[in-house]
Amino acid sequence: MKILKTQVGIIGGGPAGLTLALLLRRQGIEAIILENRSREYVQARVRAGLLEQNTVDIYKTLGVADRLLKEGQQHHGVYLSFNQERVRIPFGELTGGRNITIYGQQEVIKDLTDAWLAGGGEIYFETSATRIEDFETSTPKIYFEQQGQAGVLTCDFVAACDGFHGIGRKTLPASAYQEYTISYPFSWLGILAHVAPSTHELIYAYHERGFALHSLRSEKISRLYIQVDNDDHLDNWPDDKIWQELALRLGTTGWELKTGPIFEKSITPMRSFFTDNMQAGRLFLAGDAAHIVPPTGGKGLNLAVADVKHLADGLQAYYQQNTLETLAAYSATALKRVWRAQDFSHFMTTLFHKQAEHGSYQYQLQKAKFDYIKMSEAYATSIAENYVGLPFEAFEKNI
Ligand code: FAS
Ligand code: PHB
Repeated sequence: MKILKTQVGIIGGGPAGLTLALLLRRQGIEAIILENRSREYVQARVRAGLLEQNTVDIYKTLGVADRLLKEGQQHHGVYLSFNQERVRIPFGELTGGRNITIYGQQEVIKDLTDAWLAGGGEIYFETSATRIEDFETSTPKIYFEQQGQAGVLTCDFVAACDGFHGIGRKTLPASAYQEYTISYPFSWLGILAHVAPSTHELIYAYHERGFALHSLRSEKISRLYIQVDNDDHLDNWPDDKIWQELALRLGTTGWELKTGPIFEKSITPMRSFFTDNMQAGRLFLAGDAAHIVPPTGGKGLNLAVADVKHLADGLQAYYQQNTLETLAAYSATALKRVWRAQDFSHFMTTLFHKQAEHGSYQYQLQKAKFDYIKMSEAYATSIAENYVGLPFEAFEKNI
């Protein structure tokens, strides 16, 4: 039996786990990460691409943002399109200069892993946490398996950053939380293509044939998505059919979609999942382990980072001021932003996805929202501040 010991045991080497480990190191708090996949696998996983201002600021503070600032694409606005009519939300102007940066999640993982290891951090790849015990005591234990060898990691606290399918949430007593689930009646077919982006900013488009999103990864790689049925399959989508649909749905007068070789395709269902409590004893959930949002708001990765910022604040208070108070309030603090993100993601999802025929009540409401965006700076500002991410202090305010 392999015996490990540390202050904070972290399950999961994704954005949540790696960011938490680096935040703790900054406070002189020790951590060990157990990651059940290989380093190559985790660093190759194509997922999110939109980083909020808060996330970029946290990575700058951690000193891991050099490549992100050099290679990431900072955006000061976004295009919203409805039936081929396009309007731009200048979020820089509307939010006092807060912006987003487009930078692939796999690049974030590479930068964070390099920084963690370069500073002597321990991460055990291909090591699966199999159960968590004694989390109601002051010495919780994470049992794990590494290439057939059993082991145990004894720690002061467990951070389950192990994603939606991890063991963390399943270890919480069922009585400790209520869960909320929404499954949307559509999915996203996402592609990566070797082609320069057709606009310098993102386009979210409603079209009567369905939603489409134009995003990017660099000056040479575009990232695009289209709404498909939940039972659709990649076999039904040869490249030329994908480009035709994208050109139709994203189109507007005087604009042409560039096409090129597609090198990655995947279909992801749209769903929301939430728990109303993210902790029990000395076990804490963070990121996708506790919540899933539809990617229409670009919030998943950013929520994971915000969760661990709050968790790190609580752990710092314990080790430096010997108080458990901040940790006791972790769920309540994190969930304020989680529900704000869910509301915004639901707004963007229901506004831009085809759910009912043109002329229906649902469609007229969608169109009325879009018409209101065009005429109201207040409404556009609300969208802008949610999209770039509200600053942490915004959640302390009562106007
Ligand atoms: P993650 O799932 O990233 O990481 C959890 C880690 O824990 C994984 O590496 C896993 O291998 C490991 N693990 C699990 N069980 C374990 C065990 N028992 N022992 C050890 N390790 C274990 N978000 C956006 O904002 N925009 C998007 O466009 C977007 N697209 C997405 C597409 C897909 C297909 C998916 C699945 C998610 C997408 N997301 C998107 C959301 C995504 O980016 C997540 O929000 C983000 O990865 C959350 O990070 P973590 O909470 O760290 O969880
Ligand atoms: C992406 O670039 O992958 C992306 C951007 C914005 C979203 C979702 C995904 O809302």
